[in-house]
Amino acid sequence: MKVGILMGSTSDESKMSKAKETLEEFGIESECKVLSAHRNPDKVVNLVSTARENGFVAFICGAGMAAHLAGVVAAHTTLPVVGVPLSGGALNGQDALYATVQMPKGVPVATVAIDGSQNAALLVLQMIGITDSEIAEKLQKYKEEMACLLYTSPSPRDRTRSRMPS
Ligand code: RP5
Repeated sequence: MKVGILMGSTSDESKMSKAKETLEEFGIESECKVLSAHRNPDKVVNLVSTARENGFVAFICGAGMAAHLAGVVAAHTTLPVVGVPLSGGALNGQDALYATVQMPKGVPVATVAIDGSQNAALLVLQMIGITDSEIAEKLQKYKEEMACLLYTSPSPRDRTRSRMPS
């Protein structure tokens, strides 16, 4: 079982790194690839259309500006797709937010906040936790720990690996 983490450009890597880190903290394998809905759409379709047989259970897709990556991925799979609109460009992510969230009926993309790659991973973990009780338990501990850390510094959203439940 693995999660596909796709991004439209190498320039997106720093904004998407939290997704991989968060999945790793919970012991879930991921595969990261730079693939563009515009610049090499054939490669996107090839990867995604064979994803289920290759062990993928979900995709996290980050892109900026005219962000069509998550939508194109969702068009070619019945696996869940979480879209991460990324900041940058003249509109600083608002363009990517609208492009990612405003999917047509029948082709859903679960869209998180601009640059919200950590939440994208947590959402996928929650999907995995529907049937995986170990992950569900770790998520419960994560929430409890977040509540404990609410009044400490740094804020819970900036927690480091060392604070994660094992
Ligand atoms: C999008 O355009 C990418 O996801 C990236 O966020 C943005 C800029 O890409 P580069 O021109 O830096 O490759 O497709």
